[in-house]
Amino acid sequence: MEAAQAMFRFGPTHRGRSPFVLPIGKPVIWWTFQTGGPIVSSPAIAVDGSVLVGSQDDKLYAVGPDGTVKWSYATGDIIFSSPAVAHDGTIYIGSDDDHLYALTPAEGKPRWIVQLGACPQRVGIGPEASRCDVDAGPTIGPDGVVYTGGDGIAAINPDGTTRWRFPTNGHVSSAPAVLPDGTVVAGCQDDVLYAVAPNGQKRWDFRAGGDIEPAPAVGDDGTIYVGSDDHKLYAISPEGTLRWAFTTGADIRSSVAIGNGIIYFGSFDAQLYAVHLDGTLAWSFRAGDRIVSSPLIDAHGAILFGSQDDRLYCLEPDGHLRWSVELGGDVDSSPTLAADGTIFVGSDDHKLYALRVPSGLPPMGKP
Ligand SMILES: [Ca+2]
Ligand SMILES: [Ca+2]
Ligand SMILES: [Ca+2]
Repeated sequence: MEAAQAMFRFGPTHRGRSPFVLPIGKPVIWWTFQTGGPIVSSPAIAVDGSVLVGSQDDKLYAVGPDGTVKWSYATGDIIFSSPAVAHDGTIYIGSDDDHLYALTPAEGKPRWIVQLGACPQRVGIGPEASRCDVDAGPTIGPDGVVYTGGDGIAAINPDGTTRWRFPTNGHVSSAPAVLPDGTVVAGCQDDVLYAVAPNGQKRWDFRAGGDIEPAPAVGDDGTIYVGSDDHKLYAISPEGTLRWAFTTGADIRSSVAIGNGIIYFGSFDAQLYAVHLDGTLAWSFRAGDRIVSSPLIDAHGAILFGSQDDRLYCLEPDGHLRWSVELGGDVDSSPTLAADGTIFVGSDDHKLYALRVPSGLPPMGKP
């Protein structure tokens, strides 16, 4: 099976590594695309250049590289999920209406729609309405299987049939990661990280001291890195044993990016941490507010992330600030990077942003 085109954290091991290069100079806001709600969903770029992003106005948008909308698709509730694009262009998105959608790339028409879980109240707020929300990932495995969470962990075949469902004692909003041997790992609000074999049977579980919301990331040696609301970042062996834990000052909702010998993640204590693979601190960078956004690492080791101080930050590999750009609201969405250096990210101000260094040519599309 060919590799997927795009997904949250850029691959099933969730390393957050882009093959492209971030701008050296401070970029400008090239265009914005206005939706009807806050954007926590992280954009995905399909091979045709379309930028896909979900909004809390219930819709998934496909926006051209010039900032004009190609199509939108309305689900039945708000979208926290980040779009994933299969090798054939099929777009997967989850909604708080408890469904996973597979849409066509050209028109955004449903190929199939599956309801995950059987919660009596599908939409709205409160624990019973949110237990079955499909807001985890989705992640496309190397075999094309779609992994997501909600009421437990789910593996859905590319034709929309269910491969397996794994029950948990709480809501799963953590995007599942897939290890090289096919094991699926996902965190849960029951404070447990679950490892599920390719046949849907439990391999092991690991208990933290609080909700596990971020997407786990998997290193070259199979070590799994994930943070928790207990303020700790855990390094867990592929067999499910604790290697080390690194304590920050607050909840960790950011996923880890894995660079050369260093992992990067943000915390609600407003710091972006760079930690060696043995669990010792390399450096930290203080932003002005909580960091929910998961960092991107570019081909040269530069780091890009957003903060609830409404800024998008680019750091040098040694942790020094390269530049920051102020947007119009919290930046909880995780940024993505196109081959030409354009950056896409969403914000609480309802906008999808495209940022780039001016080339001397007038901006395309919207004035
Ligand atoms: Ca729901
Ligand atoms: Ca909990
Ligand atoms: Ca803010």
